[in-house]
Amino acid sequence: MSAPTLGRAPTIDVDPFCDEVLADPIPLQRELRAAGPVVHLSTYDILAFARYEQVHAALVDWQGFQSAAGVGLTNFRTEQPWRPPSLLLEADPPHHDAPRRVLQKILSPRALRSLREKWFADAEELVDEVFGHGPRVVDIDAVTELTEAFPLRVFPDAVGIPQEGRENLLPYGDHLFNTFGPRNHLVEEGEPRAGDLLAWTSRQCRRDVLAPGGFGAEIWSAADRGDILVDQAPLIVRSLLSAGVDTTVHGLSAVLHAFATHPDQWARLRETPAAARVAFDEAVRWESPVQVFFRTATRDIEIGGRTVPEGHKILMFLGAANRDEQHWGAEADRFDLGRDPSGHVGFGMGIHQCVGQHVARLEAEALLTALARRVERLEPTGPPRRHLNNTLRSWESLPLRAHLA
Ligand code: OVM
Repeated sequence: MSAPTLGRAPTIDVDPFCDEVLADPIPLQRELRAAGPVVHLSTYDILAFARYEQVHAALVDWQGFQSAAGVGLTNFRTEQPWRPPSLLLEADPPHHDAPRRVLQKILSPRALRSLREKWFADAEELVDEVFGHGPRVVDIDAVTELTEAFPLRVFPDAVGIPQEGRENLLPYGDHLFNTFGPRNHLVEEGEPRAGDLLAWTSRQCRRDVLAPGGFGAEIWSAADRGDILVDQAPLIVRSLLSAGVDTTVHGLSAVLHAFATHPDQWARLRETPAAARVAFDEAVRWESPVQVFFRTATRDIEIGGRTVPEGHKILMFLGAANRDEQHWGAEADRFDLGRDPSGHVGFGMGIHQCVGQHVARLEAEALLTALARRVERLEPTGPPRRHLNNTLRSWESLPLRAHLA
């Protein structure tokens, strides 16, 4: 039964953060969408949205559904966050706006133009290293050899952090994204290393550590100009290192898994290499590397015929909204390059929409273009293995066979 304060919303007793659901969230997403526009999750006594309409409405209503109380299950009004809150992700206007403006400019399509040629060449180089010039058929693990390798090759350099300790980036992100969920075994298993990982990440945000010309140095220059306060600069650099690595890795894994399991779509990409960008967005819609985020109601808010009481957390199932047949049509579960995926909420929507999305798209475009040139056909050679995370939908291993062109 639902709690009296939360009205008569249909109740679902399944824990969306249990291992079984994290391994395959699709059945629960369907159940949540079918149950109604607003669902009560008894495990956490919170209301949740899984339909596109309500997820979109909650994302764009930053006045009614705030981020400053945390976008995880932990309510910062009553519980201590495990790290100093992000000035972007975990902030509301007006505080959110100056950091957002600064980062948005540094990561704008215009600012990224100078990286394009270099990243396309870096992708070619990686693809040559992985496939060599010998055999025409090569077996790889696409996660370690491509989807982790490529972002790690280009992104830390673009931020301007030193080589040493870069192996901390993925484990830091993995723990951070776990902490948006409940304190389950995934969080507990990460806790022994969390302090050291956060300390390492925070040290890379100092002005004297960051290489000139990188995104990090640009953030410090914005502080010198007075666009942000000097003490805000390190936390804004931290946002790049927090949100910019795991997300892209899992987005790239999603698109390569999608192509390996949809060979007709790979053939289509090879015919039309310019489809690389739409392919990545379609994969972000289809897989939703960031599955969920929370918000907190700033007043009693009516949505989907129910009232969310002031101060209560709501859970938005981005992945479920991205496969809502009411919005996407009967074929919502298909990965299809012929679809227009715009409007997907895989990057969020509204004032917090992913500020790094152009960086992610550029990485994807570079890697997919290089792969499409060398690889005629991709096929799975064994069962792919999921990596479980409270927020991220990700792959631990994608064993693939590449038939070279
Ligand atoms: C941040 C941050 C961390 C994780 C995710 C994110 C998806 C932002 O620290 O600002 O956006």
